[in-house]
Amino acid sequence: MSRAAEKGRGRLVIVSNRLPVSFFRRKGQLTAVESSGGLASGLRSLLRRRDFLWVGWPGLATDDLSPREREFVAGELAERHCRPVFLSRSEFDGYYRGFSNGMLWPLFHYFARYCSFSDAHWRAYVRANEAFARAVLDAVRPGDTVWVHDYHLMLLPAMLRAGATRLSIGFFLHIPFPSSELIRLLPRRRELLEGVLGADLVGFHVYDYVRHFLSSARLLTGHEHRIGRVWLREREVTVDAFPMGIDFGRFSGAGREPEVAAELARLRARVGSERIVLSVDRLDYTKGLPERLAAFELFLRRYPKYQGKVCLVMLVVPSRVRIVRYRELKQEIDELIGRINGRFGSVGWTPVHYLYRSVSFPELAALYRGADVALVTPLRDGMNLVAKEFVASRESGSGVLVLGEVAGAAGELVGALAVNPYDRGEVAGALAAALAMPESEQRQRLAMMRPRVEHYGVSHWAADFLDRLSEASRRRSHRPGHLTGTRRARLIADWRRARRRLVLLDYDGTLVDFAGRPEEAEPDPGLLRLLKRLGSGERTRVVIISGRPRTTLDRWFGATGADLVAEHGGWVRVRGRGWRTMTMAGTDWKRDVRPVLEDYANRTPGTEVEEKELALAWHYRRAESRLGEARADELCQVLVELAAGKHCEVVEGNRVVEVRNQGVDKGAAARLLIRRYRPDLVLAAGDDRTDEDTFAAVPADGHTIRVGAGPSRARFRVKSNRELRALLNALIGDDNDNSG
Ligand code: ADQ
Repeated sequence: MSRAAEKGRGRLVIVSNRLPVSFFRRKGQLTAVESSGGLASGLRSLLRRRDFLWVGWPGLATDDLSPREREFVAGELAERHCRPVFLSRSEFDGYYRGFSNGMLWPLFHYFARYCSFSDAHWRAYVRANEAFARAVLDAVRPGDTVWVHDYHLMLLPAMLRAGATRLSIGFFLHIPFPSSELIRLLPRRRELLEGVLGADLVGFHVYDYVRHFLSSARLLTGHEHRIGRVWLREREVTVDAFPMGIDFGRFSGAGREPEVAAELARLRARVGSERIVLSVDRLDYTKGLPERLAAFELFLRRYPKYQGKVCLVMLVVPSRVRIVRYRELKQEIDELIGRINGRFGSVGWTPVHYLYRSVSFPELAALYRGADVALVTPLRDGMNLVAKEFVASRESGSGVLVLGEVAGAAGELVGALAVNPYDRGEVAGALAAALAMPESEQRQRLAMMRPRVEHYGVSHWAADFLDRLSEASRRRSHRPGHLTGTRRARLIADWRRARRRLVLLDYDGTLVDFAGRPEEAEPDPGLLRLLKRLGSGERTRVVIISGRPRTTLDRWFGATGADLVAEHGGWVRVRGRGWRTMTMAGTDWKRDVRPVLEDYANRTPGTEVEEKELALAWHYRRAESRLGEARADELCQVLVELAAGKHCEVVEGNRVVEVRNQGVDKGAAARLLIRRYRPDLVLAAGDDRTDEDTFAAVPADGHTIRVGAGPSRARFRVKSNRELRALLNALIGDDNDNSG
């Protein structure tokens, strides 16, 4: 997209707890300091090309600012496209230290024992989110896109949706989203989940978090989801993984900067010829720092030949220093380092070099380049950018990454030595293996990771998220109109005028209610009469387009004269002819899939497997609802993996999980029939996701009708199958009137 086009697109409003510029008081003077955080530097190039506004906390509480100073801060920020959200000291305390970092942060990182909840903190969290909502709603203009970041603002998307229903809203969580078992421990979890679901698009770093979020939403709020879309009453929310990257070029090219070379020389002077193991983190109990130190100590004991030859450079950025737990952690780390250096160190050798401060970019880049091994072993981490920064910095092709397997980055960085961060022996062993690794293997391993880190950089990440967000918002802004009054009258008039009509009707849910078991949903005589009369004239072709097997459709509708489409488009039968299949691919995949479905049917009372020619379906309508949903969720994960590389795909319908031949859908069959009959009027009706494919195949001026609630691309909506049948009856009445 050209720069002019990007500029004309409406603003991007970014909302995060912290602004990219924070204010501090130094010797009584207000000073602005630019943050070098990953988000701010990552979005820099995007923001150069787009109008934007950044809304967030300015770093000082209202109690610490006079009214004139507040004005000054707002003015300074406005020049940098930022808008402050002012909070009082106690509000900020309860919201930030209390609920965000005392409850959500530990719980989402699986540290349930560190959680503390209080109603006062929760109230402050709500009030702070409301203050953010007011600031955003005050500032947004039609056409703007709002991107909300992180766990501090989980209520904000729904608050914004309530204030501006048409706003395009995205939400990204930078930390893990834990299993629903943990979410169940969270007080106010419903409010938080509903809060996030105010967005059009919800993003996480990795697919595991997506899965956890979807199952929590289903179990705790009752919202159904199908392949990454949560269905609310009138809207759907897309949920997906967007692994955040880094500014690859900045780290990869840092070797050319003279400041980096100078820092590297300083580092060498300090450690001499010793080999360097590097550790870089914010001070946090999730980063596994005491565990890492203990593993390093074990390494020195188990592999004494490295004593005097290897040192650990441990860089820790002070963080959340006013929270007691962090102060205690700091003390524990100080003591451990003292112990290791005391026990193993000598006059000429310090085993652990400890830097407890923030460092400049040249210093950080020099450390990444100077190290032989990066030891990144968080106990939990949403992503972990340090690991990616190390990989990007190794343009020489040597260097080894030892990476904890529960960091979000572990799935992407496949060339790393993966370790369990709690297993000291394993970490110590990996460290020894890394130091002994031949350079050819180091190169090979880095070559497996560098292209990915380069390609999925932070700009790519942001652009990808925003593209998906605009797609999701476009889909939301479409709403089928209720087919009543003039809309209904106009449809009937069009019907009357048309010379060649094609009617595409789904069956279950669309023409009849669902029955407990599939075979019980037989058509009633009234419906059969209706279908027969509807298709009796020369001008109308009726098609039943269903997921049912062809034998059932033959038995039930053979006498109506309708054309039949079975198994979601797998088979087509035109009146007076035989069945024709729409796919050439075989069904070998059934051999692997059938036992899995049967196993689920055996283990889940009230569920059953249905075999069709081109599909296998697992029905769970009669299962206990929570169990059915939980198993369906689990089964889908298993099936998606099983289906990879085979000619089949997994589709979720209304209380059924189905595996079918790939490329077979109702849309393909509908397109075939439309080409064949060249109708001047198409009427299509359906009630679930599979019918959306039919709607997509119908020309824009066609009459597509969604039966029941839920988002849809259809033009019209009727409330129930009864309302649809009344409409079809009205059409017959008109026909009779005409012909009579
Ligand atoms: P963090 O927990 O802060 O981020 P991380 O992803 O590793 O963790 O990012 C840390 C950043 O700080 C890196 O860019 C690093 O270069 C920088 N840094 C570290 N030590 C430094 C020092 N001493 N001086 C200067 N800079 C230093 C949260 C989540 C992560 C997630 C990110 C991004 O906890 O899981 O990867 O957000 O979404």
